[in-house]
Amino acid sequence: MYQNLCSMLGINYPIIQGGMAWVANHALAAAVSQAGGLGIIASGNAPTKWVREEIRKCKELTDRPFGVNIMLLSPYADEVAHMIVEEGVKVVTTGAGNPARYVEMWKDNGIKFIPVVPSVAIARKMEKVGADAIIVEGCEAGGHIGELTTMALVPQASQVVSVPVIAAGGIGDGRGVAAAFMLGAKGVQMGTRFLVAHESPAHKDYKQRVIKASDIDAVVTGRSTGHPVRSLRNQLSREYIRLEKEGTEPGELDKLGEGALQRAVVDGDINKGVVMAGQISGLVTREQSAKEIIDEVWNETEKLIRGCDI
Ligand code: TUI
Repeated sequence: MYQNLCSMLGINYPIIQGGMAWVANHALAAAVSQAGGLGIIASGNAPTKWVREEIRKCKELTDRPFGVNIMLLSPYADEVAHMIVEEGVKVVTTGAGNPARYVEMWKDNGIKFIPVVPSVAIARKMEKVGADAIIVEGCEAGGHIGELTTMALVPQASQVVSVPVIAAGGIGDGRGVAAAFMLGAKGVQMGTRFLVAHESPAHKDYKQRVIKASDIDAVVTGRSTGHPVRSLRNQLSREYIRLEKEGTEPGELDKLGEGALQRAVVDGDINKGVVMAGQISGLVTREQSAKEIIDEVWNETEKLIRGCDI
């Protein structure tokens, strides 16, 4: 049974903000939800107490629905998965793993479950365990990525699952949203564009690095460790790639990445930190409010799809 994504989630526009660790806090999530999209608080590797407080602060700023992203590699993932039930969160997105063991609990408590997946096989698996919608993320995205591009993944996933597919990776304006619809998506998730929002807490130097980036600046490190990550090229990525070429052990390489996202997002160390961002960074040229971003992207989308049946 197809249900319109907006009515399923109680939002005005089928635009979801990506669950960016260290960036997607209560302020950004509330701003996106207030503007009619779905804001997401990213739990990343943060302790449960921090995530709980972010949820409470978000509720003070907006009555609209918002979601929480659980990064399943986090040592706190299990605790956060239970805590969101206590806090009455309406939507959960998950990344970097299989959340099957929590799905029954979430659904029993009326939480909409929307996994982020990098392949058709995992999308199928998530539909079977009860996903209400599925975010398929192409490797144009920033952060931890799979192999497939959004262009190839979205139509293949849309064809085989019957829940709504939400496209992510490489989408930064109305052209990308309209294209995603043409490929079979019923909604989009954007990360990089919201990373530079006024309400985003990312350090000003991190935002400026994204704003100044060109098309070829977003590179992938960590293919050799089994955890490929897309970030903007800098001193750290060059060092990482050099060590990877020399055949350095995955354990050694992982050490290089420890604390590196916090260093960039919070401290603004964009040379020695990891500046996670997607391939669409070259299109992101200014800071705007979350509302300006959503209004502009949706206006562009509507102009492009007028007359199309979506
Ligand atoms: O999770 C993301 N993006 C992320 S997580 C992150 S924090 C991190 N930093 C360094 C290393 C690892 C993580 C930064 N960016 N996107 C969603 C995503 N999920 N991409 C890929 C996946 C994924 C991968 C395997 C989802 C499910 C899966 O397996 C499920 C199964 O059935 O095993």
